[in-house]
Amino acid sequence: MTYFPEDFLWGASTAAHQIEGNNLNSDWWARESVMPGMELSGDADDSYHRYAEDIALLAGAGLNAYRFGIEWARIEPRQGHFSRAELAHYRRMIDACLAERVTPVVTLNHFSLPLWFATEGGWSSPHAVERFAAYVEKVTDILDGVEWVVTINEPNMMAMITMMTEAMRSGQASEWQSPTVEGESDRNRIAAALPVPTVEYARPMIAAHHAARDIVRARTGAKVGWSIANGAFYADPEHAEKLAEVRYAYEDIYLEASHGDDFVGVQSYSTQRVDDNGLVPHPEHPDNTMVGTAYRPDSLAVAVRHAAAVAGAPVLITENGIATSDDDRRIAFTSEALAHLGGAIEDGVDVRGYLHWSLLDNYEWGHWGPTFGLIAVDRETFVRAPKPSLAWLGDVAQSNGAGTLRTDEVQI
Ligand code: IFM
Repeated sequence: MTYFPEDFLWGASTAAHQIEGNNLNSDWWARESVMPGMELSGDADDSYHRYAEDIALLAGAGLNAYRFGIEWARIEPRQGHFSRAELAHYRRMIDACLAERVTPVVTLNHFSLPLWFATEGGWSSPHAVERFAAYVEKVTDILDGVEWVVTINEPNMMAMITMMTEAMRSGQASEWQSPTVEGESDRNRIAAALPVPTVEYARPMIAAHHAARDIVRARTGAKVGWSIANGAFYADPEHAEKLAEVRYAYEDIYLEASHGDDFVGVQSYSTQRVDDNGLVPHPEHPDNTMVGTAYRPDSLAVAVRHAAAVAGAPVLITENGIATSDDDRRIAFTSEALAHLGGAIEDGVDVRGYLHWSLLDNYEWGHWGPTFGLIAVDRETFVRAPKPSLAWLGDVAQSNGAGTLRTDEVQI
């Protein structure tokens, strides 16, 4: 049985800072050099120079969409100074996709910021919206032929990154732990100590998203939205009130801001339990992933149904995947996630595509350990080694899901 619409996008996602290497003018580069506990991104996967090979591998496997980031710190390394050469670089990436018949899905900001912008106060600066708008306007000059634009990646996770940075600065936390990685005791202690993010963290990013949306619509023909880290939150009935409070602060405030967008990007990896103390760290379990989250392939459909209902917009899965060193497990996880997704589509949820996280093993925001990729990368030679999951997902794409998915594992 085919669950997926005919023009469905099947692809994989990356982010500039995590794969390009040497993002010298960014706040992340600066942060990595000083934060205890952080590994350096360094040359990363050198995808800045090897993007054509990466896109060709994706296309050669049978996938038809590639989500990648444009790096603001490269385009505008100094405030008001826009690099024509870097704009041309990203135009070449778009052209490389189009030449391979791959639909580019372009992210304008994925966590990393120009150092000057971060120094000015980042998203909390009174100038944040105008600065981001100026950058977005320049980028629209190179977006001809691009149909999908994500303005800001995971603003809700970005709020956590800002809070974590503040906790390091104030001495509340002594060692960097990426909010995308848990399971180490110090992380759990820090997470427990951090307050629920307040609307003050969300508001400037919401305003920046809306400003960018207006610019993209006025200057391009692309569909525009943003992508949210979807928690698939749940709680026992006695914690329902806390669940609503936590879900609003971490997620729904951002989903509600998607009203009027052309799509909402859903990014799902696991579920998240809530009790009266807030987020409950995932208990240790042999099935947990390399980033400490529970093995929950069903979380994708839970997240999709919730996001579609709250955002009131069509859904594009902009990230879903698993940190594992066992590629069979990646295939099993993705297969089951897609079967659940097919169920949501059958029930009438408007889903436009599935972009797996990630095309490449990459830099997990302070850590090189967790591997999410369909392709392994030798970090000394930069040789790419496609894993069986890449060909497997390509086959799924070529058959549009028919007959490939292990629906027998699904318990809906
Ligand atoms: O690597 C990250 C990505 O940058 C944002 N979403 C979650 C991924 C896995 O943790």
